[in-house]
Amino acid sequence: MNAARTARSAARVILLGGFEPFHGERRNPSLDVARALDGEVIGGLAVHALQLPVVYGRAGRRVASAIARFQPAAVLGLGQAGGRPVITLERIAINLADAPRRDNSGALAADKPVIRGGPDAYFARLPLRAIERALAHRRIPAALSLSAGSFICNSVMYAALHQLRRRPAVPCGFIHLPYDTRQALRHLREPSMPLEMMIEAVRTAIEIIGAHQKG
Ligand code: PCA
Repeated sequence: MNAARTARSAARVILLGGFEPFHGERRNPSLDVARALDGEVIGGLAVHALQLPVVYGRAGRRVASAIARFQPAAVLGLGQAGGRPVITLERIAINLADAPRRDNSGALAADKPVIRGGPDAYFARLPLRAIERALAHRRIPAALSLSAGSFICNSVMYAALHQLRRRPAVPCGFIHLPYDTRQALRHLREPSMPLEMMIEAVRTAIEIIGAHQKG
């Protein structure tokens, strides 16, 4: 990890969040991708991976305190949206925690705000169209998405944008990943994507974020 530490001190940091497995899965490609890129310097940004719990409240607090601690130049959250056929670039985080399934602590949420008194929603602050184009150019299937849902990923995206609300120059957003092909046997009727392609997609997104920041 020494090389990674050197890289981090030499460049501006991008916090790259990935989640632990949830809902009975043995892996979560969002964490595998974040770990694979940890320590790399991409587009002038040194990747600092952050493992996030799939727990209401705790996940958002974890990302907010990492932002306060590392003062990153950019923040990108990754999560799994099993069943979606392609990589999805999230446009909006909403102030709502509400899902039919439990989080990893066993908690259910319905009709709850992510942050009491916070605005209804935040738009992602990422060059989403440029990322979409760059992914198409590399033949990686991706699309813009209007909703990060209302489970834990949405609350992390919302909490990060809320924490950075007075620092509008810091790019911040969220990307959902489909099932990894290693999860496919458990989901025979769902689409999946090789982990290597998802790593390449996130590396590409960070390159674009870094390039836009310099310009
Ligand atoms: N996906 C879930 C939570 C953690 C994850 O990887 C979501 O979309 O909210």
